[in-house]
Amino acid sequence: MKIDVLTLFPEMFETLKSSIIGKAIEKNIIEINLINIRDFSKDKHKKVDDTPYGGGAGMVIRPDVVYDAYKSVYDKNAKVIYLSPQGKVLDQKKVENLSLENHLILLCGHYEGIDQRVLDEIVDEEISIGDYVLTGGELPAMVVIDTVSRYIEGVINKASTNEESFSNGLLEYPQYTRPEEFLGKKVPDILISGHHENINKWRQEKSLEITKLKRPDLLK
Ligand code: 4FM
Repeated sequence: MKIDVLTLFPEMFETLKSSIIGKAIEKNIIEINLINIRDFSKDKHKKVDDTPYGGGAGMVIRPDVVYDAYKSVYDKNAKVIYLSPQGKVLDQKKVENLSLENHLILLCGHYEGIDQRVLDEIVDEEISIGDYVLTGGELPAMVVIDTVSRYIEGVINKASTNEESFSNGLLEYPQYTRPEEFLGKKVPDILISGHHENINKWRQEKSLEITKLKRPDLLK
């Protein structure tokens, strides 16, 4: 999968190059291109924003600069996503669907927003990562990149995406490792029994119990 990111702060994405996503980039499983919107400013001071028509606080990013940045990565088959609190809130189903795309273009806003005309022209889908306000779309774009990448063949092993929280609509069962006793607490006997059928049954029961307790909304 190819992911182009249109942003005023490409440096924020450097941390992605470490960790699992970095490995996937090295293996050419995913390709991430960072496009600095500022590079498309025609202004001698590289200005990209201006005051809002109608007045009010803050600055608005000009449509022409964003449009030129977009044209530099244009692909009729790409899906253009604008990260904003006005979008539909991202969930695991949406993540799985996005992972089937070949080319994503992620548009990150800043300041008081981006001129509405260019958004209407280029954006296919508006996505939010939750009901709170950030200073820009960069962290949400990284959330999309991280969550979607996990579903691309070869990024992580298949078992982890199949067994994890939400894939069956439930939260995960508790995990234990050595030592067998820690601060006087023993690992549940059943996990040491070697009886895989009973272990699976116990884990399913725990998943349901934990979901009822912590996230009953997921069961509705
Ligand atoms: C987005 C600030 C665009 C300015 C933001 C502009 C957010 C969220 C968010 C802040 N994005 N989910 N929550 N963005 O708060 O996606 Cl122009």
